[in-house]
Amino acid sequence: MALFSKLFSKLRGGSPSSADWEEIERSLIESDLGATNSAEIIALAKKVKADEIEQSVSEALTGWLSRAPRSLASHPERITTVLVVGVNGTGKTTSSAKLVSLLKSQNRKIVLGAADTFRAAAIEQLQTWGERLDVPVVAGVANGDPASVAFDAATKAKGDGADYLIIDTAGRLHTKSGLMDELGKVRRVIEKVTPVDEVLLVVDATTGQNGIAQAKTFIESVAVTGLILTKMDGSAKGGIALAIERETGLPVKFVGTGEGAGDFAPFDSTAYVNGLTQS
Ligand SMILES: Nc1nc2c(ncn2[C@@H]2O[C@H](COP(=O)(O)OP(=O)(O)O)[C@@H](O)[C@H]2O)c(=O)[nH]1
Ligand SMILES: [Mg+2]
Repeated sequence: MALFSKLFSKLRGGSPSSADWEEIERSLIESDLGATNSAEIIALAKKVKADEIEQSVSEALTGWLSRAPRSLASHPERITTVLVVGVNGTGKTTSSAKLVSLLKSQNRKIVLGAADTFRAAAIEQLQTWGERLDVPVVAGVANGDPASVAFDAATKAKGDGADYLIIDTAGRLHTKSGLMDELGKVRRVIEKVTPVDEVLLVVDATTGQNGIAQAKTFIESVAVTGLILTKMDGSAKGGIALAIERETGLPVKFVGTGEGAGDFAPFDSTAYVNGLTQS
């Protein structure tokens, strides 16, 4: 059922009681829309006429979405470089592979860089994806320098005349400043070879408001250009994409909906808002 159906049907049925309003507000908060946003919608709903509610809510929601471009950067005259960042377990490596799969379907030539050198298993995971998708993976040794892997990957991408360079990075947050310094260094060495065009922050949608708080922490330190919302197939709630865009100002560029390479799509914000508001 569309997230806002309850609100709309209550209003159409006459004046909601204060218990009704509370119940509606609670259901919005439970959908991960966020407490402030939910209160705003309730205030709006109390103000407008019943037959204008759908239109008013849709307009408000659309206004909360980021206005930054949602399409992936593309520089046909040179390599387009994408850095994939985020906390461990959010789905960085899987999303990097999914992005490769999507770009391959558009006949793009890609090089993958395994700049999460913290665990051997993380390197192998990306190499396995590279074999499966038939894309070269530049990797170093476990516990090696991620920046040097990123540099080698950029150099190979340039030498090969690749269209896209996608760099998977580490996400352990035990020391935040350590991770941010590492990401900064990865970025700087790549930029000795070619510009970094996208920094995509991967957020696990099932972590709800915590995921949003985590994203804000990242954004303070890294120049993020867009978001990948993963695990939208799981227990993620409908309001999360709206809440995170309003909170961060960043566009959700892609959503992940499973563990397979094809479980990935560009985020369609119009369809999303329609899905929330049309029963
Ligand atoms: N259901 C589901 N699982 C996902 C999705 N994206 C990633 N995963 C799973 O989440 C786990 C962590 O993913 P991984 O890419 O290794 O995360 P990383 O530590 O950020 O690199 C793996 O088991 C993935 O298969 C998604 O969109 N949906
Ligand atoms: Mg990983």
